[in-house]
Amino acid sequence: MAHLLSKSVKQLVRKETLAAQVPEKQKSLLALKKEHGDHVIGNVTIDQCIGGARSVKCMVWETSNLDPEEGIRFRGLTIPECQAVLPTYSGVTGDGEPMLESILWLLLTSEVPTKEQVDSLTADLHARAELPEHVKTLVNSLPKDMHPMTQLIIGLNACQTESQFAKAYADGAPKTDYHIHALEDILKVVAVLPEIAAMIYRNVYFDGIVTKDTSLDYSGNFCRMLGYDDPSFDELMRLYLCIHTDHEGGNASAHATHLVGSTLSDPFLAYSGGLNALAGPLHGLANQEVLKWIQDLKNKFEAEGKPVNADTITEFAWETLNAKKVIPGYGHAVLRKTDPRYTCQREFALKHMPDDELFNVVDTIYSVMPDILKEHGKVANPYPNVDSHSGVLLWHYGFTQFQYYTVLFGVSRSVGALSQLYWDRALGLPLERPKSVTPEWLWSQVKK
Ligand code: AMX
Repeated sequence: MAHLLSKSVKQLVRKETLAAQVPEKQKSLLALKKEHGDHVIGNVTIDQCIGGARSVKCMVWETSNLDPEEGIRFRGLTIPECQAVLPTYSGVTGDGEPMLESILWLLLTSEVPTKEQVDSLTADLHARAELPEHVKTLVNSLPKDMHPMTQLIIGLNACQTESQFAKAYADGAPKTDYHIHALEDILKVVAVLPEIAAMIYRNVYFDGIVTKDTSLDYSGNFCRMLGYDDPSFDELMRLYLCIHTDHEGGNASAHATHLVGSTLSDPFLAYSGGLNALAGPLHGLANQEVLKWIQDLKNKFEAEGKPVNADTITEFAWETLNAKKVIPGYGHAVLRKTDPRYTCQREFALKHMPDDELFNVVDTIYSVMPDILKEHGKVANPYPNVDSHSGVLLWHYGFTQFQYYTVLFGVSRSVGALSQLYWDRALGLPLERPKSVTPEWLWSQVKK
């Protein structure tokens, strides 16, 4: 059965769509290199060299592009455009949130899929989702107080025994076939992540029992495995998983996946690298930090008998800033406006939980924080990012274990980072090796 389903996706994804695109894109990239390889597209300043390579254009990324003002476009589509055209679980486009499988199809192929194509992908992912016994044993043996992200990374690394790419490489597969073997792994990684993630959640916070429902889509089944059966929560999960998939190539998790993959490490190892980067508080861990910040704020003012309002939020924000800490969920390395991923989550909240207490706290924070950060004068972007809103939505449905939130981000980000990894191998992108320089060399340049 699994084999047959896998074959149907092979026909859809590979033969009709991807296989037709690969030679065209290879030709185009080769022409760029050959005919315009020495065309200058930017300069690098000492500031950028010391400052984390901000805005240095040195990576090709197929799947998405991030504009500082407008935000993310997935294969040219904004989030509202994706919501308008991508297949939904109900089958009526525009009625409900796009399915994760829709955005996987879009990112991988650059084409808007039909519901039939999306359903075949759902079936294929379910069929691939079986976890090896040794992975189950390993994940079940991990200490409950180990951070859920660390557990996820261990679980995914252990799945590497399943890598078709690594086997094909060891068997001497030709370079021109790498992307085909990579795709097998990519779909497998996307397929197994929810169960590893659910095992961690159920082990750490509940009874360790994970119950699947593969009559549902990827997100619905994930919700059941986590232990949630509210259709409205399924919709939230669809939205959540879609908007966190990709944010062009320069962010730490996507870039780490791309970098590790460039050594021809297989997609399991490459994406484990991405997850390690996502686990940092300046990146994906910010969503748990936001909830912690709000809880600390509430605890402090409740103890003082004060309400949580614009005044107390302002006071707490200045305490944080004066202690030289960051306000989690605010600021961005590229964006200079409110993150559209924040906005669509706010719209979800306005539709599904307008009177939720915590949502109102987040909304009040939004009403005062940009001005506070502008007054503080340091941040390049005083507006909220995706992580500022995601936790409060989960909290509304009783998903209050905020130390776990980044795992959900990790399940989602696999789809974008690994869709790009397919194209990395299809386009034959080489080993990444930027040049580092010593501080002495930088001084010598200035003195010249
Ligand atoms: N609160 C307080 N200070 C902030 C800040 C914030 N939210 N955002 C930036 N700053 C500070 C920086 O720490 C830096 O201070 P420094 O000069 O003393 O080092 C200064 O403002 C300038 O930084 P920047 O150019 O505005 O941002 P950046 O590109 O260096 O960093 C980011 C971007 C996201 C790491 C930063 O805004 C931040 O730390 N935000 C809070 C954490 C967060 O929400 N991360 C999630 C981002 C989205 C994601 O990846 N999931």
